[in-house]
Amino acid sequence: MEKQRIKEGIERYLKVKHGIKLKDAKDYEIFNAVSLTVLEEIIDNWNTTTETYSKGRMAYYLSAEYLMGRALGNNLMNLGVYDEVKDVLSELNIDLNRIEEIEEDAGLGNGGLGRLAACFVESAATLDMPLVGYGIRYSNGLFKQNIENGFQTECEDTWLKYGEAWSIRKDNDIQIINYSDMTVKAVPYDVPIIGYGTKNINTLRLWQCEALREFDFNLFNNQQYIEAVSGRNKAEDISRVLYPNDTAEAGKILRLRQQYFFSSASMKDIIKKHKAKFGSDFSEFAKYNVAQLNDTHPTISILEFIRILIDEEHVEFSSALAIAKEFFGYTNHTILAEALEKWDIRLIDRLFPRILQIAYKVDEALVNELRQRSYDEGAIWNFKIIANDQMRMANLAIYVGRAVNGVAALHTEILKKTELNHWYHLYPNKFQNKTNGITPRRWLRLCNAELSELITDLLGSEDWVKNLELLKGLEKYKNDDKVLERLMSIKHEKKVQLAEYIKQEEGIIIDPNSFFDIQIKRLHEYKRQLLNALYILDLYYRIKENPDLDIPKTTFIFGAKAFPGYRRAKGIVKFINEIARFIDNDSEVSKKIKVVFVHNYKVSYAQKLFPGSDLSKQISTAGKEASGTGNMKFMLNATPTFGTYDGANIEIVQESGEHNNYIFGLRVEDIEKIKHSYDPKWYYRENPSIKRVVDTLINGTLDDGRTGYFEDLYNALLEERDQYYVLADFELFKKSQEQVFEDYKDKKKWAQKCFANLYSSGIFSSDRTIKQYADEIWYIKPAPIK
Ligand code: 26W
Repeated sequence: MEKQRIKEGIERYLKVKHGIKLKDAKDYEIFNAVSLTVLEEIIDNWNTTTETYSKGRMAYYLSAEYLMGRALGNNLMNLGVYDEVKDVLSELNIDLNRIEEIEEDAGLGNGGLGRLAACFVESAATLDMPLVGYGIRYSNGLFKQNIENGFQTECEDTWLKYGEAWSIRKDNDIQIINYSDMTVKAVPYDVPIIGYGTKNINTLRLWQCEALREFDFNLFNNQQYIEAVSGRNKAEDISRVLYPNDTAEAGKILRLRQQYFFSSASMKDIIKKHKAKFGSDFSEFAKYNVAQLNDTHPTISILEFIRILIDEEHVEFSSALAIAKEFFGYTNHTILAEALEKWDIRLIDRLFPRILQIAYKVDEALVNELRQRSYDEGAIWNFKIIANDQMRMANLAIYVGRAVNGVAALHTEILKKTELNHWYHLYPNKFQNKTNGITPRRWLRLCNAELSELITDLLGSEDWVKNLELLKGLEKYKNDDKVLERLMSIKHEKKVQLAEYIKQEEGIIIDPNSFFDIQIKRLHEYKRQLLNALYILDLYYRIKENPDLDIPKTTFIFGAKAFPGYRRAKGIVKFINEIARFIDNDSEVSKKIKVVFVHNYKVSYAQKLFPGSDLSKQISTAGKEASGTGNMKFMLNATPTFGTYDGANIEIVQESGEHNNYIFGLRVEDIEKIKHSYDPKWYYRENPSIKRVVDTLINGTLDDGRTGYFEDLYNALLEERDQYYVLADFELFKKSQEQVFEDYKDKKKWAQKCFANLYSSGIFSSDRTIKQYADEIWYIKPAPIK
């Protein structure tokens, strides 16, 4: 893009959009103007891509979450205009970096599942794959987190407050969504997904809920102002927040409404496009269309799809079901029982009775099939879609799904062997593994320009950005001192940048010459932030006993949001913050270790944390973390893993070598063996270090402000039998961490471990994952535009 055009575009949009001249523009106005300038530039290719895709077979990714983060920097980079825009702005005395920083993250997701969806749509665009993403345009993303006196507090995330430059409202494609008690509009906002080094522009279509009518004229005329807009508010509530608290009945109804809302809108949209080509002939529908359910959240799509075919298109039930069986695939992301969705059929009946009728018919077809295969009634119970007055969404997805996949090798094995074993026996061929991946554009090229430059220097081209397996070509430098020194000096530079950012965001000063040991992820008991915290507390006491303890100066960094209704997780946040305070207050120990809990962990924060890390903490209870993707982001930024045999950690160390990482703790088989006899109190009695740190929860050493949080944590460990084996893994953790500290002394050896992780990370590109989905489940091919 020519610089002159960029400059003119910025001035034009400042004028028409904000009515101002450059000299008066605020940063967010410049952000808008730059974004619109680029958007204008890609519109033609975007439309051409949509048209090209519509001619062939297409995949639809259905996801309740897309954790996109910021758009501007990534889009400029992927389009290859980053430097030009930077130059134009700097000629105008504007720092592009500052403009990037004012963009609100699009935080339309909770964690890994939502970020995976974001990586997937980016990879699909980069690969010219005909894939459209469907989701919800929540007007509030995941809550913003603050830390007040060590406690997590939450407030709304109004990410749309400055308007959102990147999406285009498509009024022509509005769909009407019917519930038995209300009818609303689903308004699509299309977000361009800009791939790296390609002309293709893919689409993420996010649905926003609006009322059919702005307000009730007669009520307003009667001066009943609140009543006049209550219908509108009720409609807008549907896309107002991501996963509203669903512990109460009203919250559950709202979530179910949300799921149906975007499922129905997406199905209607797909069917509308099909009809534009083939009229009411659905015989070849599944030849041209395939949909992927990102976990069970969009699974009601199956029933809505069948409903539309039967009720509106007059297709027979058996044909409709047969088409659905070729149309949908299902990805499972967790084996935690509480995350396996089940809906009370009374709610379904209340909101959409016809959907419940369809569900009964699908269930009947399933039961008939099982009876034909001579399953007895007792066995059939486990498969049923409707049982105990509940609709089991995973059963529906597996029965109808053309393929069922887990997200890492171990995870898929566990599904096959235990959780979904009965299904695996029934349909062995449906089960597949698709190990997760991450996009190297955002998670290396964009967030670590310095390391990217080194790689490009060594490999002689930037091809690795699109073909991450090329990183293997770096292996030949593994004994090259100069290369290793450059790598470590880049790491240092990124740590300095991270330290500056933490100072700015948290007002906390950390030493970039200390070892950065980082655990960043959603807060959950199974992820065991508590184990890490207890270890640190033990280290505190050991330094207290022996001020000369031979460890490198270390900064332990945590970042995590606790789900607002998840009391125990909030207790862990407070515990970590109290440990941080406790250590800071000790003039001796604080010379050696420091703990920082960064607030409001999100994608844009993550982009600063991964590159500035020395150690990646991935310490979930074996068998609980389906895959993890943060682990891959550390690896790609040349950081060794400290972790359990769980999720994708296993594949990570297979690639880069166990000797270049730190694997500790009970494995799935070990836990299987001890689970009935496990006695955490034994560890507490027998191991004085454990007793010492666990007792801080109740002996007044650390203060939870009389909330009862710490006593609850104490009980979780000792009275509720430590469900996540924190105490069982404590000593093994400690031993491994000691090895880390020991190895870190040998600078060259350490650099080699970092480097090995970098050159072995190629397989964890989401490009590889998307190609596998395309080849093995979706059967779609690249369709580059001319
Ligand atoms: C209440 C419904 C619900 C429950 C859990 C919604 C969302 C969740 C999680 C946020 C789901 C999630 O993020 N799972 C993660 O998916 C990643 C992508 O496959 C995996 O890498 C993680 O291991 C898994 O925890």
